[in-house]
Amino acid sequence: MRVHVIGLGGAGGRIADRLAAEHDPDPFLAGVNAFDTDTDALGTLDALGEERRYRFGDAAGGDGLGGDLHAGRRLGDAHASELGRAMDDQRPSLAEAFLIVVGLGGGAGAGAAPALAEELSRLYDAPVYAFGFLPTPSETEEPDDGDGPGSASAGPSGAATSSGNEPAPPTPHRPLAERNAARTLDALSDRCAAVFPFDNAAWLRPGETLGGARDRLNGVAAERIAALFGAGETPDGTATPQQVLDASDVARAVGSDGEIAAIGHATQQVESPDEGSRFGLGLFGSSEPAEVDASAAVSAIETVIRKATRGKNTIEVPEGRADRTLLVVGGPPAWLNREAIADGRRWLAEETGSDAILSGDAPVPDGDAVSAVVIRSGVDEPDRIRELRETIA
Ligand SMILES: Nc1nc2c(ncn2[C@@H]2O[C@H](COP(=O)(O)OP(=O)(O)OP(=O)(O)O)[C@@H](O)[C@H]2O)c(=O)[nH]1
Ligand SMILES: [Mg+2]
Repeated sequence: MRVHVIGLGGAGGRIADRLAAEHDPDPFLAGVNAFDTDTDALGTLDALGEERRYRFGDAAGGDGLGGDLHAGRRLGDAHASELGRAMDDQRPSLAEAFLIVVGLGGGAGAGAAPALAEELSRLYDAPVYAFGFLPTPSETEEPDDGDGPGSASAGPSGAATSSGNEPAPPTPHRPLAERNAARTLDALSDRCAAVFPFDNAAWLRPGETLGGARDRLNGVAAERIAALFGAGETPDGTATPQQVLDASDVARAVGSDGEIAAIGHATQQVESPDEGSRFGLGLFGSSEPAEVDASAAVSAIETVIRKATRGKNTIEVPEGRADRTLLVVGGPPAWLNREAIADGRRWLAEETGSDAILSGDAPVPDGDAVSAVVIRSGVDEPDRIRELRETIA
């Protein structure tokens, strides 16, 4: 489906930038914007040029809000229509959905998100979804370096990033992050069709800090956003899916009441259909299916569906149970074995206790992997969300 992504604040901007860097020409990415009060944070974005970034809230003097959610809410209320207009060059009226991406524990992004969600719902018919990073518990803990409360100290940082020897960006101390996240989750649930939380803490490896791991986590987040919203959106003129996934399938799966939904995803490399058959396709103008061993296709599909379901999701789903489930299986058309997908659906229904499973194909003609996306909605409250809510109870 064609999605318009709006990254708000530091975390949101980095995801918007990453999606633009990796998917700019892809048809699913209808529009991308990054909005922040922080001039320097916007300045670090690479893929999004001036025309797609926008600094709002002059009252903040070009800085971040240091986790002040009330200030963020005020600025969001005051500037929501201005932000709506700042998106116009990206042709938001063509979008089939909006996705607001935000770090829920901060000030600028979390503050502005509810007002922007409301504004977009007022202006357009397309559903507004939110993708929000949950803060890690260590962000709210007092740093033990004696700097005292309120310091912008790095806490337990200084670890090298996974990519090399550069020091990791410090993880800012954000004493209010958990309460901000609880309040923002409530506000977004009231105003968005669905909320996709991403549990930062659950994705950290032992000893890792958020600063050190954030690039890797952002890679996972961007990949899952692309896997869900890009599914079924193939370039013009390529294979026609037998059961193409469209925007209304996603809308039916996640609902419109602001429920929490989890995204599972897995891929497995496979041999792409051989050169000869692709040559033949051009020569005779018909799509001769490439030869793929049926048992290899069945096993690849079974594996990715199980991994997407049982592997780490964006947020842990208690007991794996869901009222509604969406399954999308992607890969080279010759690998999309109908029976294996039907078996996978039955297995998934059993596994999740869900009686409403929607499914679709995402054929990738030149692809070299089989993939599955599993969305679960109507889930019991995940532990981490309950913990966050208890901070404001
Ligand atoms: N996964 C991930 N999480 C992040 C990243 N940056 C920040 N976060 C999380 O998001 C929360 C909010 O951080 P930011 O997005 O920097 O906050 P902001 O919206 O800029 O708000 P202020 O700076 O307070 O005005 C933090 O508490 C972290 O939990 C990131 O790059 N990746
Ligand atoms: Mg910031």
